[in-house]
Amino acid sequence: MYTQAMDTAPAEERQPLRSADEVQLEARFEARIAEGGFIEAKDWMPEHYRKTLVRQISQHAHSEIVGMLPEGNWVTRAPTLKRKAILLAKIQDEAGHGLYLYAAAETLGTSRDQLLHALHTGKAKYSSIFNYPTLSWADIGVIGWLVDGAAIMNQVPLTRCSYAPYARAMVRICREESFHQRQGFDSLRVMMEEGSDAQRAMVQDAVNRWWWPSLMMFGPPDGESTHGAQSARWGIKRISNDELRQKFVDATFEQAQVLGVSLPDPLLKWNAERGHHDFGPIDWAEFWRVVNGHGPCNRERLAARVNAWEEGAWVREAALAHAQKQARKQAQKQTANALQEAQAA
Ligand code: BYC
Repeated sequence: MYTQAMDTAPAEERQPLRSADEVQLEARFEARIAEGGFIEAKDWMPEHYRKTLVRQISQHAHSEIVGMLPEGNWVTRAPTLKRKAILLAKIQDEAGHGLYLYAAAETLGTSRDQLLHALHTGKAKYSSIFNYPTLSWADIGVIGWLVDGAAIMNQVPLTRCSYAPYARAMVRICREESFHQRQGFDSLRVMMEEGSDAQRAMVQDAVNRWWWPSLMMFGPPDGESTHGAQSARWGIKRISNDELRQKFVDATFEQAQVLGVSLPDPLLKWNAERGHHDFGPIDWAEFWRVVNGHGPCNRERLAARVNAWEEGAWVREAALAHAQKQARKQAQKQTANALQEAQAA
């Protein structure tokens, strides 16, 4: 099962009986949010706000580390040393993003082990996009251009998220994502401008496969978004799923023209009245199939993460044993120092 998320708002928590102190704390919290202020880890916060953040931040962290897998598939087959070095650096960046985000989620009182357990048992979600296969080298460029492009569009507003540890993590992540997007675009540009017909066809094929899943990354339409309205009220999400999707389509349309690729949507065209590009209907049935565990690679991705966790057990045990040994040594040293001082006195 890949379907359930961590419950975010049990009915009894929506209307709990509250003490006068809690009412005052909540009023202070709401006022801080209303004035666009930030909430820190030690500040009081409503339980539902905390759970919403743990859900979103951990899903985001899981997406970063699962996102390493489709790219890892091409490390040994990168066409040049330069492209291999860039790809390795990018994958390492994703691991770093996962770490910043797990750390941000931990500040909310959920341990890393709990978060990973939820991923490994299929209770937590990760981005639908990483359940698609990377069939050719062009897929790696397209992931950079479209997937990281969509990620930046979604994540820049999160640098202003009301929960400060998440917002701070996002500042660092967005700087790196922007490099990721550019390297993807550059890799595609070289293939389109200097490559063979076969390479250009390979790029177009990758764009055709990744375009629609990239649009799905922004989540369901606003009308069907479970958490969107409440997250907007709390300043967690600053821009809605549909608005971000539209911004992404508008920005990407021109980039596609520069690259010389076509986007696989016959209904995609400028609408002067709206001041935006219109685009065709998204296959939401496919989105939910993938989110619910039936995408092309769901099983493979989860199995790879569980396997990595199990194979890494000895590293965790060794690190723990080392930390315990250091702590013992430190305690012995302190006892010896205290004895020495007592004898000297
Ligand atoms: N895939 O109420 P909604 C990256 C779920 S990392 C799967 O609108 P919300 C990268 C949603 O969780 C990219 N599930 O939700 C990494 C909810 O289910 P639950 C990841 C999705 O949270 C490596 C339900 O649908 N980015 O780019 O308000 C290499 C209803 O949705 C998806 C982030 O995680 C999806 N696409 O809004 C390269 C950014 N969309 O939890 C690149 C942070 C929705 O109730 N996250 N669902 O069971 C967010 O901004 C928000 O969580 C979302 C969804 C916009 C994704």
